[in-house]
Amino acid sequence: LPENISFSAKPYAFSFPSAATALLIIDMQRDFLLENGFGHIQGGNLTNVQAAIKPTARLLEVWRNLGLPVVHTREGHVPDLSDCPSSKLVRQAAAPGNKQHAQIIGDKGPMGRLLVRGEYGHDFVDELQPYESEIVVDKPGKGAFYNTKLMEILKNNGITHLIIGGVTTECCVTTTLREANDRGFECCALTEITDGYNPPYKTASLDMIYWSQGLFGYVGSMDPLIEALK
Ligand code: TIU
Repeated sequence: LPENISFSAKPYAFSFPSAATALLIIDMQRDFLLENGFGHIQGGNLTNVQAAIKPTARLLEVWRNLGLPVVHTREGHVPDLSDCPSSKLVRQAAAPGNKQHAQIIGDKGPMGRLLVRGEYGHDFVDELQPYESEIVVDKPGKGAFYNTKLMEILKNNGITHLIIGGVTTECCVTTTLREANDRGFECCALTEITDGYNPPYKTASLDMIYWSQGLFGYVGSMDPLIEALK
């Protein structure tokens, strides 16, 4: 593999050092992607997030075959929810007289307690299970840097650039990308491997990333990346 790889992206080509770039996959968990998971119970439309599974598996295969680093994140909480920001719990609960969410974090759903570590629903979908050698970061917040070891892990592995996908674009993916940008990482989100519960939000989220010569980073497409990796 060449030392530097470049592929077309917005606002201009994304160039990355092959030895220092990780594929960062955000929260491809049953709780966000499958029926009766946390996201579905919150009112999320699953069609688009589910469509991101196959392309993600395809890129993952290419990336793994090249021996490049992969980091998977997983949102969730310890069983007593002591690591759950109170704002997250309070706002997810139904306000008085408002039954917006039938169930909240920690409640028991058909796939186990919602967003609780160790439960079936909290784990990754079957198609995107991590390999033993890959890094898994359990995160209590929307951003993957909040109260995790992600910064140290990336530094210790010499990572400076991130190719980012996962769910949801409007929530954990862009929160993480913005956190990463503030920490000096060069980030490129890929359209086909990220999606959300609200199509207009995905569009706006991705547009904001690359506006103004790359306010937070880059947005690219999977095929030009795969072509560049050949
Ligand atoms: N609500 C929503 O869109 N997402 C989350 O709560 N978590 C992630 O995006 N992973």
